[in-house]
Amino acid sequence: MKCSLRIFSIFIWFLPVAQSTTQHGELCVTKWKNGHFVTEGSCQSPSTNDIVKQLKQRVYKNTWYVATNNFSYKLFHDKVSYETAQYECQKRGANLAAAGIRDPAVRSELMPLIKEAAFDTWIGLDDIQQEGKFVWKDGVTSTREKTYWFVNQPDNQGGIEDCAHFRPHYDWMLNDEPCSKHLKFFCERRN
Ligand SMILES: [Ca+2]
Ligand SMILES: [Ca+2]
Repeated sequence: MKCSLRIFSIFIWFLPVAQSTTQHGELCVTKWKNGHFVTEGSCQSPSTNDIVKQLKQRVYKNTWYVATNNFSYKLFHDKVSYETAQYECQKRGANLAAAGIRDPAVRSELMPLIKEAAFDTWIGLDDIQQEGKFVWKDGVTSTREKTYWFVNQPDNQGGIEDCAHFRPHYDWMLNDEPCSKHLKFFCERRN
């Protein structure tokens, strides 16, 4: 019995799982399986929506979301400069997010995950090399028309804004900002 309990514990440790008890004493379980959430138990009623949301946030902390473009994504809540954010992504075999943000369909898929930040969040887009020429972290040159900029952005305000981020106060659209600002960040990893 002890042995099987230990095996079960190890299994749980490797498979991200969070669980909670509903107000009626029923168990709601959220698991991360093949890059997506799976809920089990009593998670279906509207009254458990908040519980499911909290469980997902706990599971998100340890996992990468696999999007339909076959890249994986993860939001990091640490607040760091653009350069440090890219370094932290690279340590995990990733870059600041580019391809999935550029693609409108994938971006729509990713926005709920990005909005979990509830804070300004770096992605991989900057004009550090040449003012006014924004380049995605995967090397693709951005065009103003096809990039998800907020109205009148990028504006290079004060002559020092070279890095792009999602801004909650700009309806979660993109703004250019000084790269030294400490923001949350969103990484993208090719599977
Ligand atoms: Ca600039
Ligand atoms: Ca700006």
